[in-house]
Amino acid sequence: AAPALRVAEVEKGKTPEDFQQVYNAIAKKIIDDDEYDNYIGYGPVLVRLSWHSAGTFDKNDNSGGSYGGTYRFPKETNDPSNKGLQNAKAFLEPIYEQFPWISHGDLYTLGGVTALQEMQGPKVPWRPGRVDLPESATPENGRLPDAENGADYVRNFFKRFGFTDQEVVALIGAHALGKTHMANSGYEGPWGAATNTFSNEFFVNLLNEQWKKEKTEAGNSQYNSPSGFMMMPTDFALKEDNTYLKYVKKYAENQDVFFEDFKNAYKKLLENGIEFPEGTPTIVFKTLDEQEQ
Ligand code: HIF
Repeated sequence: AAPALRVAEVEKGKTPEDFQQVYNAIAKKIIDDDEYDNYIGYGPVLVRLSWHSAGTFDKNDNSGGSYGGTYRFPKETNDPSNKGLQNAKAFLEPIYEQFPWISHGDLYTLGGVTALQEMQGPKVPWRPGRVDLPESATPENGRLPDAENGADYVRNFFKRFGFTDQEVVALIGAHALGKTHMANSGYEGPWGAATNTFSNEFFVNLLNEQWKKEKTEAGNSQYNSPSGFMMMPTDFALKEDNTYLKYVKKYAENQDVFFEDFKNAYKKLLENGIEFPEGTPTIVFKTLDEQEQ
């Protein structure tokens, strides 16, 4: 099939200031609803939703991806790979009621950018204009990754997005955030201590913790450390592959380099397959903290 052209079209009459208002509403709700998931808050699950809304992309036919906002349809919401994300969906519903002009693709991706920035992560420049596609555009289940795999699988999986080894390692640093939940995925526990602060802790822990491979009660393989941290096989794969390992070391040593590479890779993830016409604004959102000064 000829690649479908997904051209961004900014919501009529909306300016960067309108999207900053959406950012602010999401950021305030993250603070207000802080009790979620034993006080981790909604930041991590919003990041995960933004990536899963984009993670169906296939560059071979330009299908899937964040553009159409198809996560809102039951087939995608109920994809077993999306278990747990209904919490992020419910979180965003009152935001959508307040800003009904925004497309779902813009809302899901903006939710992730807001969460990353409010959790002290890098500024991820963001462009608006995703357009809701009909239910028929919803991709089949099974396009999201299976964590019970090694480096070859990870490298091959991310080829569908056109990501390099360096970009893949940078992205997976986001697993410093949040935790795995037995009921969602058959894994259990956090990757590190600071579950709602973005940092290079994932890489530091991958290199420095003493890992022991064990079976979870769901029968999955999980690496556990005495500090109570965990890694899934696809995480641990970054240590077992020499090319990946080179970047793991680089990011463990230098958080600034990690932040810069992560920002670029995450922007690419959220924009895969979309053509942004000249004149589309690139928005660098202010954090709530910056606006208070
Ligand atoms: Fe995750 N990821 N991810 N992930 N992920 C989980 C949780 C989070 C993979 C599997 C899982 C990325 C890549 C991959 C986040 C963000 C990103 C869980 C646990 C699984 C199984 C879900 C649960 O049990 O609730 C795999 C196989 C990936 C490819 C290698 C991205 C790069 C790291 C793209 C990314 O940004 C976040 C955040 C969470 C935590 C969610 C939470 O509710 O705390």
